[in-house]
This record gives sequence, C-alpha cells and structure tokens, in this order.
Amino acid sequence: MALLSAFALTGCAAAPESVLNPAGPVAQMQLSYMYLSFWIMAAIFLVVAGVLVVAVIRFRERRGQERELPPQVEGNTALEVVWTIVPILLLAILGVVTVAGSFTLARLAPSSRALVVQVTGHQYWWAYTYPSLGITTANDLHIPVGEKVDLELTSKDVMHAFWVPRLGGKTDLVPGRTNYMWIEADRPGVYTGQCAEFCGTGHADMRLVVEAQTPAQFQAWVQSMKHPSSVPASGLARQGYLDFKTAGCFACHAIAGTPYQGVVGPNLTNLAQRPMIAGNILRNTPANLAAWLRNPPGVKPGALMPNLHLSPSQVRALVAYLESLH
Ligand code: HEC
Ligand SMILES: [Cu+2]
Repeated sequence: MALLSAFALTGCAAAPESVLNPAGPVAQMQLSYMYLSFWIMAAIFLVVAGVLVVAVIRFRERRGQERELPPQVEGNTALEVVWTIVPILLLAILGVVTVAGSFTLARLAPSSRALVVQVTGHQYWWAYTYPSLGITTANDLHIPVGEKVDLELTSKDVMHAFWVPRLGGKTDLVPGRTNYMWIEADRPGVYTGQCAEFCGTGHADMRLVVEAQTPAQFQAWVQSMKHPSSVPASGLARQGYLDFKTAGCFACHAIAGTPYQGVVGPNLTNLAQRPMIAGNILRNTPANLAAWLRNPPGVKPGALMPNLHLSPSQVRALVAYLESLH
C-alpha cells in the first residue's frame, strides 16, 4: 500500500512537464489521441473483466458437482469471428486517426507565414537560429504566443530529441538530416522540457526552456537581440571583454556586436537576459557564472567546455562582462 500511494503522490506536483496539461494546439491534439486510446482500452478492460466475473460466478463449482466433469466446449465460430473483427476495427480507428493526425502535425505552414527556428542539438545544449530575423541564441527559446512556430531540427554530433511536453511530442534531432515539427503556445509562460534521447554523460543536464511571450514582448526581445550592447566602454566589464579574447573564449563563443564569432559553444549574445545557464541547470547568477567559469565539467559532468584554469581576477572580470550583456 505504501508503495502504491507513493506512485499516487507523484501526481501531486504542479505538472510543469505533463502531457496531461497541454498549453497549445499540438499538445492538445496529441492528448486527445491518448484519451481516445485510453477509453478504447478501458472499454475492452470492462468487457473482458465483466465476462470473466460472470463466468466465475455462473459456472462455479456447486455442492454435489465435485466429481462431475463439466461439459467440454471447444471451438465457436461466432466467437472467433467476433474477437477477430472487433480488434481489427479498434486498431483501424486508432490507426486512421493517428496517421491523419501525424500528417496534420508534419504539415508546416508556408515559410512566409510562420516563424522558422532552426534548432541544433549539441552535447549538451541547444542552439536556436531565427533565419528570418538574423538572430542566434542558445538554451532559451523565445516564441510569440498564438503563432505557429516551425522548428527545423538537426544535430551537430549525436542524436538528441526535442521534448517540451506541454507544447508537443518528441522529435528526434539526427546528424545529417533535418526533421520538422511545429509548436504553438496558447498562453504566455515558461515551458520546460528535456532532451529525450540519451546522448552522453550530460544528457540529463540538457534541459529545454521555451519562453512564450506576447507579440509585443517578443518584438522587444528581437530588437534587443538585434542591437545588443556587447562592448563595454570602461570598468571591470571592459576588462572582461578583453579577457574574453586573451583567455580564448572567442574560439568557441560568439557575441553579436563584437568580433567574437566562435561556433563550438553557445552563442552568448545578451547572456544576462537568460534565466538559466549551462544547459538550463543553473540559475543565471554571478555566483553560478563564476563557479561555471572556474570549472565547467566540475559543475556539469561531461560538459564540453574545458576548465581553462582562469585566475580569480579573470573570473571576476569575465563575470562582470557577462553580467553586462543585456
Ligand atoms: C573549447 C570551447 C570553449 C571554450 C574555449 C570556452 N567555452 Fe564556454 N562553453 C563551451 C561549451 C561547449 C558550452 C556548453 C556546455 C554545456 O552546457 O554543456 C559552454 C558554455 C558556456 C557558458 C554557459 C552558456 C549557456 O547558455 O548555458 C558560458 C557563460 C561560457 N561558456 C563562457 C565562456 C567563457 C567566459 C570562456 C572563456 C574563459 C569560455 N566559455 C570558453 C565551449 C567553450
Ligand atoms: Cu541529448
């Protein structure tokens, strides 16, 4: 009983990543298929369990019957036909509905209408490029609410899977090919998810954050990404800006508005605006940034940003610089 109630208690969370709590038309449609198959299964269960209970009660052994063998029945054409036809019909219903739904979901809006985001999986973080807006960011996907967003998904290294349960089902990111899906959020909010295809040591730390914003907020974000202030004029942040080069960060990271154009690691444009860092496992605070810079794989096992053995003053300056990026 204790074990069973433990299972029941898992339902007590606020359900931020539950497919039963959809926040957009794709997840809503997929949930309706889950209910359809659930109710079909529930009906089958009731029929089978009901027949079993009736048989157990009606044909139980009665007093005086102990020695008597009941009539031995075998083969019944009518029954055989029924339990062949009924499952075929049920599977046909499920098959037609889900195949039709899959085609609907795979049909992308004409690219002139929908916002396109190229999603690239990396061990262990997400890159997002908005080709029509000329913006690249990482780990923090911004979308406008009430708008269809076409995702073009691929991978730089191994297979990953994009899964934000409240917005839609999983789609794999496969190196060398592009998969498509679309999402849409009904309400503003932050929707979280998780890489859903084991991709290495840091797999569980490869989390997804989707910020659905009102069109006005989204436009403001786009403008801030297109015109970032990335080159501090003075102070500790200025020192950090220079250290970004001397410490070699620029070899892997790009920051719009600077000469730094590395593509190995996440784009850091407007990093201070992001709620989280390191594949969305740490809140974006100065202390966490400093801990990250001191030893990335120590903070996130398997992280492919090496420990660069920075001096404490370099860390201070780089944190000041990164904090100024908004
Ligand atoms: C060899 C390539 C490489 C170098 C050099 C490098 N990084 Fe990184 N960096 C990465 C990778 C890869 C990640 C993603 C790690 C992860 O989340 O798994 C990352 C992540 C980060 C993040 C977190 C970003 C986010 O969105 O989660 C910050 C901040 C960062 N690096 C800053 C720096 C700074 C500052 C330097 C220079 C001192 C630097 N990096 C040097 C590869 C590099
Ligand atoms: Cu992954």
